[in-house]
Amino acid sequence: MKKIEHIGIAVSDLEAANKTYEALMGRQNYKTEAVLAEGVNTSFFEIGESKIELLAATSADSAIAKSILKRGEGMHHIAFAVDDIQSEILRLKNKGFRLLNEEPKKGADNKLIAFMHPKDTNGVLIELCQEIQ
Ligand code: CMX
Repeated sequence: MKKIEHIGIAVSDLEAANKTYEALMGRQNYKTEAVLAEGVNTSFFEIGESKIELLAATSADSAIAKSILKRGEGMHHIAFAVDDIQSEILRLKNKGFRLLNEEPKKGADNKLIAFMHPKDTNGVLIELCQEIQ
C-alpha cells in the first residue's frame, strides 16, 4: 500500500458540509461527482498528498444512508492507494481478511475500488483504490 489516498466522511447535507470543509481547510473542493451505482454524491478536497471525500446518500438504500442512520455523520472509511488492486485483494485474502468486493468496482475520482470488512480491521472500514490509467 502506498499512502492514504483519502478519508471518507459521511454527511447528511453535501452543500452544507462543503461550506464547513471549505471554511475549515481554507480552499474550495476540486470536484463533485455522483457515483450512481453506489447511491452517493461526493465532494473532494486536496490536503497534501491525500484527500478528504465527503459522501452524501442519494437514496435510502445507499450504504451512506444506512451508515448515518446507524452511526450518525462522521468518519466512514480510510482509503489506501495501491498499484495493483487485484494482487492486493489476493494478498489480503491469503492473509485471512474478508473482502466485501472480491472484484474491484468503479468508484469516484477515476478509481477502481474494493472494501474490506470493518470487523477484520479493528472497526475501521478500509477501501483499496487504484487509479484507472
Ligand atoms: N465503519 C466502521 N464499521 C462499520 C462501518 C463503517 N463505515 N459500516 C458498517 N460497519 C460495521 C457495522 O457496525 C456492523 O457491525 P456489527 O455487526 O457489530 O453491527 C458491520 O460493520 C456490518 O455492517 P452492517 O451495518 O451490517 O452492513 P451494511 O449493510 O450497513 O454495510 C458495509 C456496511 C461496510 C458492509 C458496506 O456496505 C459499506 O458501507 N460499503 C461502502 C460503500 C461506500 O462507501 N460507497 C461509496 C464509495 C465512493 C467512493 O469512494 O468511490
